[in-house]
Amino acid sequence: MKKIILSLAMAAAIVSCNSSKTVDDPLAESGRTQRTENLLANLRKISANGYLIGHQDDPVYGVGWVGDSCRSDVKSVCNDYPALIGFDLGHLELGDSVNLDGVPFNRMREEIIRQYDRGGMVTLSWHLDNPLTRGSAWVKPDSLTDQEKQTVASVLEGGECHEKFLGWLDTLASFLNSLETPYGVKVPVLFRPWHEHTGSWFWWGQNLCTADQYKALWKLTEDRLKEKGVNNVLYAYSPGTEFAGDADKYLERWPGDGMVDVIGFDTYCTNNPEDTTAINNYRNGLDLGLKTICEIAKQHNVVPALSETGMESLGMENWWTEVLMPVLNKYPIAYVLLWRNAHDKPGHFYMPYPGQKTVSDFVKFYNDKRTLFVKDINGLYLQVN
Ligand code: BMA
Repeated sequence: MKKIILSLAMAAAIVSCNSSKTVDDPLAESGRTQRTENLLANLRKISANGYLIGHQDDPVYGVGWVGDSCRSDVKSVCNDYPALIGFDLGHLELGDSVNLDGVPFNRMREEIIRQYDRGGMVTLSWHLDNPLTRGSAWVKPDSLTDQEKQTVASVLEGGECHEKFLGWLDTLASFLNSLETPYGVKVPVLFRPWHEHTGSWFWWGQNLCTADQYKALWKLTEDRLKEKGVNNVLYAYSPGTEFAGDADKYLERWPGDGMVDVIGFDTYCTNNPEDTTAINNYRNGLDLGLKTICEIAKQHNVVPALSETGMESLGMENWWTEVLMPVLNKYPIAYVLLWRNAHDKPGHFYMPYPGQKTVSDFVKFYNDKRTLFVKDINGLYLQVN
């Protein structure tokens, strides 16, 4: 273990795995569970020590494997789990038993609880289908249909898909409420809905709804989840890179202070290791974007983070320590989430696995004092001193 932050006693969490509820799960004044508020409070101060390293779908599949237990490409490379694990809820709304990438929701729930028990954190995204066209979350930005452009309006009050959409939110609420340990603790998670909305490739994107409609969609989501008893969720707002350092643009569709706990943005590096111009553009965009959101975070009293990033296929040997880390180390962000290591899409991976060309550079990244993995962070949900 290279460093321990939030040096709080191990008192709270782990009681043996029997089925009786043996631990208190009190509510804070906000109506959310105390552990959820503790998580937020600890995220606010984590940057004094570093930032959590995250990986989407980390324990459920990786390059060359799927469905094994207690396996993770990250762990195979550095003998430690990511401090943050991301999962996607797409197709939960349809009542399916597996998500859009084939991850069984029951397994996802188990892994969320397991990540909590090992002291790590979970973030959830939602690539939900289009309720009006019945297509996927994605649209083609250059050939948007009228129906696609009506989708957000259709789920708002008075719209033809409103009731259907409320049903989808209720299904989501049931899942979030079901994230409970055998000893009676609702696991706090970070929910990041309606992401990359400054682009126009999802049905909630820039050219598919007005700013007011987007804000109404956000409010409807939070209000309904709250109404259905969801009290273990923090909310993250994460546009794409389109704001390009412009704070007003970043905030154009801001759901409102009090509605958001964490802010970030999603940005990806070119996958061509020869294209130095594109790599520099990524580096500069990352730098400017983080600078901007760290200022916004202070003004709006929220926590800044890098909500999605990565270099697909990791073709540049020292990408971790030469490109990503020097920029991240400049800013007080709480976490960075790297995207998934697909098992069924050759080349679609963002973390190294044994034998991958960036392994030794990733181990240097792992050993840097600011990069936080599970062994570094016991105490995220514990009482804040
Ligand atoms: C995208 C890709 C897709 C995947 C989707 C949701 O970025 O990884 O293959 O289906 O995310 O996880």
